[in-house]
Amino acid sequence: MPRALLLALSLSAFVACGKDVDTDGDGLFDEQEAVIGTDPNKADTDGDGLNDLVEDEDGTDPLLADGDGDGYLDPWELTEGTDPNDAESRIYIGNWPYNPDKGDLADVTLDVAGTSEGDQFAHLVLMDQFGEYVDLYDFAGQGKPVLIDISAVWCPPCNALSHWLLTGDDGELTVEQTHPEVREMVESGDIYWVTVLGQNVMGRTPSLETLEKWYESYPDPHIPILSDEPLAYELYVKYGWPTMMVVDDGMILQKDVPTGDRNYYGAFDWLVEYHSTLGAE
Ligand SMILES: [Ca+2]
Ligand SMILES: [Ca+2]
Ligand SMILES: [Ca+2]
Ligand SMILES: [Ca+2]
Repeated sequence: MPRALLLALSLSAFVACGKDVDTDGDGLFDEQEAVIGTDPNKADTDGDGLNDLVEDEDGTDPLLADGDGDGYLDPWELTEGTDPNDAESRIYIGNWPYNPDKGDLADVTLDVAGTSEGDQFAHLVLMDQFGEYVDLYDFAGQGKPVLIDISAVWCPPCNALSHWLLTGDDGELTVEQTHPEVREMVESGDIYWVTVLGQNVMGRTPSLETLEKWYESYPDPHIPILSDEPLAYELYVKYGWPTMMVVDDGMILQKDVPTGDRNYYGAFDWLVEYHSTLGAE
């Protein structure tokens, strides 16, 4: 009798003996799960959305939701084509957030996007300082507001704000005295700050080199520096540079209504108010 047939027969004998118990119905027998180390009573041991058999077959870690510890869950990496077992291969080099449900947001292009509070923010996919394209809807659904800062390279207050975020030194702006919570929240990760550079020194769309240079000047690892192509500033910049907007779950919560002599204080006031709610929960 050929070996393969013998093996098949002995396997079916094994199965017939009643040892083919798959308690959680994930396609792996309890005894196989004992070998792998997964929970025979849980189809998805690590709770990452992939059941144990799929992880065993695809070579992802069935015991860890984020097998390589790069911040992106195994199923997200499979979807995006990065290596779930190699932290160097990740969805964003900049470690920006990822929203697996961003497809649930309507795909609002710039030409139909509104600018009022309650309108959905335009679906922008913009190049960052690492040359990668970042989908801004990945910042939705994270349970944190996003400050969208539309700045220009040539604009002194834009530079001053980025310098302040990095160092706490606000120069002539006095924002450290009036809104210190904003900087604290960017540092602690309680909010996202996204800088969209609308123009380079020549008033044109910034190139990768321009993004790299800005990041060299203000190397804050929390902040993506994005090139505004297509041109969001034509829609959103109303009171001058920089224009700030608070966006949450893809919706505009606070647009650039100036308070005092600063067009960004409206957004900062909103964030300070938000900060006061953080400890209260
Ligand atoms: Ca099982
Ligand atoms: Ca799993
Ligand atoms: Ca996993
Ligand atoms: Ca990962």
